[in-house]
Parts: sequence; C-alpha cells; structure tokens
Amino acid sequence: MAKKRRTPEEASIDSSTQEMLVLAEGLGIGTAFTRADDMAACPIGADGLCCKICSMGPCRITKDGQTGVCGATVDTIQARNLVRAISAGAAAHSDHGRDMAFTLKAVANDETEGYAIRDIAKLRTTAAIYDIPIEDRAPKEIANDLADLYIAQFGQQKGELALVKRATKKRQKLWKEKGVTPRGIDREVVEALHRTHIGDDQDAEHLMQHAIRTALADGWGGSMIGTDVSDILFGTPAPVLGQANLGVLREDMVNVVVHGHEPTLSEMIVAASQTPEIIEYAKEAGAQGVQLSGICCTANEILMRQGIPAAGNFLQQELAILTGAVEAMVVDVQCIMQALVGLADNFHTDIITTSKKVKIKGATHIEFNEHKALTIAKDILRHAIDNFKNRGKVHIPDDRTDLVPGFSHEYINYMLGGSYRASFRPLNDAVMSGRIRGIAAVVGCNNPRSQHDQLHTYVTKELLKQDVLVVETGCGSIACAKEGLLLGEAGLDQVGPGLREICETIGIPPVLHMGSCVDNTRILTVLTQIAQEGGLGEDVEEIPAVGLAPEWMSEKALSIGTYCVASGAYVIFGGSSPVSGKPTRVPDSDLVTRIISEGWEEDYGGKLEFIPDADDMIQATLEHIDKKRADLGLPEYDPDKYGQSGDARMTELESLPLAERRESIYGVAAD
Ligand code: NFS
Repeated sequence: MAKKRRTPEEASIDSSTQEMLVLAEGLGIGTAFTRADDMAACPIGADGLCCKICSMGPCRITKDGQTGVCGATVDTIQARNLVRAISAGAAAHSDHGRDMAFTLKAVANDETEGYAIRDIAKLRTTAAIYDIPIEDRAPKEIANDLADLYIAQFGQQKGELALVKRATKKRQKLWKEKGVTPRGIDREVVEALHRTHIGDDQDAEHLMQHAIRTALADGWGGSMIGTDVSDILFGTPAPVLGQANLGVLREDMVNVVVHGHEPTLSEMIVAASQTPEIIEYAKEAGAQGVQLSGICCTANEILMRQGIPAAGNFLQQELAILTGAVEAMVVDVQCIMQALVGLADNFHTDIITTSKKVKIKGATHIEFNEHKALTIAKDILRHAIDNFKNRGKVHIPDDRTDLVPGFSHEYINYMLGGSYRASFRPLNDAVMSGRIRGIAAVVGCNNPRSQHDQLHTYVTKELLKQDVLVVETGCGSIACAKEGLLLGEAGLDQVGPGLREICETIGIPPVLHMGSCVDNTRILTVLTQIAQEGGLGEDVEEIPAVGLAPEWMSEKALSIGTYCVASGAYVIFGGSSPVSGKPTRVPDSDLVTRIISEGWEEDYGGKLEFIPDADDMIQATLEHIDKKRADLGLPEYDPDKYGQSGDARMTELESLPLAERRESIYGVAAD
C-alpha cells in the first residue's frame, strides 16, 4: 500500500513552496517532498547499524550481541559509518577551499580572466597572520605567497595546519594534548578512509578521535581557506539589501538560477549579466534583461556580497524549475538533486553543469575554467537567453521578502564600535549584563523528512524571544529570511526586551546572516574573538553559546557539527541520529552516542546531541546558555531587567521622586 502523502501545508510552512507543491501535484510531477513520502527510510541504515564496507556483507545488526561477518561490533560499525560521513563532508568543503586557493594563485599570476583582488585589506591581514611579509609589496605578490601557503595545507604531511594558530591558545594546547591537531587536510581525510577499511581501526573511541581531527581539518583548514579566499577575491561581506523566495523570478526577464556552492563561477555570471552586450542580447530576445538568482549556498555567496536575490533554499531547487520561468539552472558542486534533469524535461529549462567534478546524465555540460571565466560566463548567459523563446506557461508565486545579509566577522567587529574603536567589547558587555542572554548559531540544511523551514524558523523565533542573539548560515538563513527575521524591524517586534535594546542601538536585525556553510568558520572566528576580548572566559567552551542544525541532512553538516564541538561548542542536531541504534533492538548500542556527547564534552568542552523535538532543542539551548552564564559568575538572566531604552526610560525616571529614581537606576535604596 502506498504511504500517505503529506498535504502541501504539512510539507512546508512556506506559502510559495505550498503553492508550487499544489501545482506539481496538478501536473503529476514528483518532488523531493513526495519522494520522501513514498520512500520509507531504512531503519537499520538510519540508526547506523548497517555495514557495507566489504562484500562479506552488507551486515545488518538487528539483535543484541550480533556482529558483522568479520566480527565488527555495533560500536565499531556505527563509529566507522560516522567517521566516513564526517570525512566525506570535510572532503567536500575542503576541495571547495582548494579550488579557491588555486584560483587565488592564478589571479596572483595574471592567469585568469575577469577576476581581481577586491579586498586588499583582508589579503594583508590574513597574510600577516602567517608572517608573510606585506610591507612594500604588491597585492599580487602577497596573494601568491598566501595561495602557496594555503595550497600547501592540503598536501602537508607532518606538523600542524597553519590555520590552527587562529584558535585560542588554550584550544591549540588542548588539541595538541589530545593528539587531534590536523597535520594536513588531505592526510586526515585519506587516513579516515584507511582506518575505516575492513580490518583496520576497530575501537570506537579511537575512530571518533580521528573524526575530530578530520573535522578540524575542515573547520580550521579547508572551509576557512574557502572563506578567506572568497573574501579576498570577491570582497568581505558587509550589509546589503537583498530578497528571498521564488517570487524573485521575473516573468519579463531571462531567469538564470545559479545553484551549488563555489562563488568562482557565480561571481563571474553576476559580472557578465551586467555587461551591456548581455543586456542588449537579452533585449533582442524580447526580455527586459537577465534576472539572476541563487539557490543553496551559491545563493548565499552572491546574496551577501552583491545583493543578488535568493530564489530559495535546498528544498526549493525543484520548485524554481516548476515555475516554468527558468531558462537555465547553472550548477557547480554539492546539494544538486539528480532529479532536476528529469524534472526540467517537463519544461524548457536547461540544467547546465559546469564543474570538472560534476556531470549529471542528461544535463548540458559547459565546463568552467577560471582562465576564461568571463567568456564562459557570457557563453552560459547567451545559451540561457537563446532558450527564452522556448518558454511555455509560467507560474511564479508572488512571494518575496527583503533581508539584510552580509554580517562577516569583520563587519560585526566594525559595527560594534565603528572605525574609531572596532571591537567585540560591546557584544561581550551585552552578554555579561544579560541584555543578550546568549548566542545561538542556527545553521544547516532542509530535510524533506521534516516540515520544510518549520524547525529553523520556530527555533529561531523562540530563541529571539528569550533574548538570544542568533547568527545563521546556509539554507537555515534563507528559511528565516523568508520569514522576515533578517530585517531590522524584526529586532523591534520579534525579540525579547534586552535584545531589542541591542538591535535598536546598533541598528541590526536580530538574526545575523553570516554566509554560506563554508562560512561557518566565520562563527568560529567570532567565538574566538569573543573569548579573546575577555569577560566571557578564556575559550569558546566557556561562552554562553549553542550551535543548532535543526533540519540537517548532509555529510557536510556532520563535519561542521564535529569541528564546532572540537572547538568547544554545544551542538544540537534535529532529525534522527545516524548512530542512534534502537535500544529495544540493540540495547548496548549507545557507546558512540555517549562518546560524541559526554565523552567529547569531557575532552573538548563541547558535545554533539541529536534532539528531534523543537521545544526540547530550545530548552536544551537555554539550559546550556544559563549554565555557562552561571559558571562565568554572570548575573542570572532576567527578562524584566531591560527593555526600556532611550527616551521612554528617561521620561519614566523623571516622573519619579529622587529617592525612587535612584533606586530604579542603581538598584539600591536611598540612604
Ligand atoms: Ni550546507 Fe550548502 Fe543547504 Fe545543507 Fe546543502 S546548500 S553547504 S549542505 S542543503 S545548508
């Protein structure tokens, strides 16, 4: 019997998504939502109890005490599966970082077309961290040295990754003591694959220790390189005005949707779309011009730098095509559903793959290469424009919301004190006083197994009411953008009184969009700088902060969660745990769960937990924040203490007799 399908309202909280799901149903076209309904997840695999590592199996551990054919225990099998997933995530992020480093090298040597070093200040500050000489040197000379240093991190065999020196001293020492400081990015990923081969590492604790090392090679390696180089080449983000949701597609324009992760191509497409020759070419085809928009993290990259609108997050990639208004969906790497090609066959949309690493059967392949970047970007756009005449019936939901993205750690530092005294001091003070109860990073994917966008937005809204400042990246940030939470106005009417004072004073939204998933390293930097600023402990683990990935689905998310834990953060994932084991079936299968929670907390001060229920997630977050506040000796969070900022407070004070006024201000009675 076919499984029951969810209604559009059950599948997503986003009205434009609901509208497109109704349309899809009418057309008899399936999407990830219906496929998830039709496909029951394998419960054995979901719990990490299936081993497919060699061909003596696959072995499925369903009974207490059972082992694989080789004798591998449930703990070994779960740990191996998790290590492999984390290393695949680390590999994906890091290979993106590698490509960025090679692009920087090529730009430094004048081998590219269309690129420039846009942020010389960031180039200089970044190079200086590694003692690369910067005085009296041309930007390209510095960039060449930085690119060499970054490229070398991938193949480095011994010693420590250069980037770990950006962590707190205490953290660096801890990693060294625990033997988890990454040696080289590729080395850790390869070793993870080696150790999880049949007949290798078979001690769950030892395996998970290497998961930490591999994930650190991502967070304090490949991903951090990706963020640094993107900023240097395309500019460090600062707030801009953008829009999000499917309504950014335009009926009167050629719609090109860029989807994937690397900004190298999408930035060139942005540049090419604004050239007179392309605008003219589009007009000749009968369109007003080219409307560029993004999906997934490519969207975040160009949204936060150029204000290019986001058509949606992960689960909206198919829906963009269903509008019938997309001439080309240009994809590079990661999070691209194979279903796009079959879906596009129902419309005129062309799916264009561009990466050397990614082809999808049935898609048009126009390979990108940075040496002819602008030429290729223009070719892709002409290809899309030529397709405009084939457009049939169009259905674009009238749904788009403004947002202000672009809160890089550099900008957060600047916004708190201006160029005169940029500093994290005001943020630390706000947390210490209790105006801000704590900080939450709500990040990560969509997953059709849960109601689209619901967990992201619900958790975020509830935490804001509790005076928790929220930072976001990835598809979660697009979810909240669509709900209007990334606007200054949300800081006035959707937040607790203390946080409202902060948002009002600085003029920021209560949810700060910090970029793509690779940019989760910006969160590591912010937390490190908060620790270094003083008053909130010496290291990340002491800060009242929590990371959440409520709708996660990718291996990259597991790598991010693990490097955040290794950096000292409490990380909560929604959905189901890939190492849960069901106690009724395999009662002793919670060792890996204990290692990544209690075990890692003891060793690294951070822990990874899987909490499916949204209210439980919120409660765990607030409890953790309050515990960290108490450990630091900070005043207990009091929702009634703040909230009457500025003139209203002054007027009220002036109406009081002097003694009461004094008591109200200083909290002590008059003598
Ligand atoms: Ni992150 Fe970006 Fe989205 Fe998840 Fe995929 S796009 S790198 S993995 S789905 S947040």
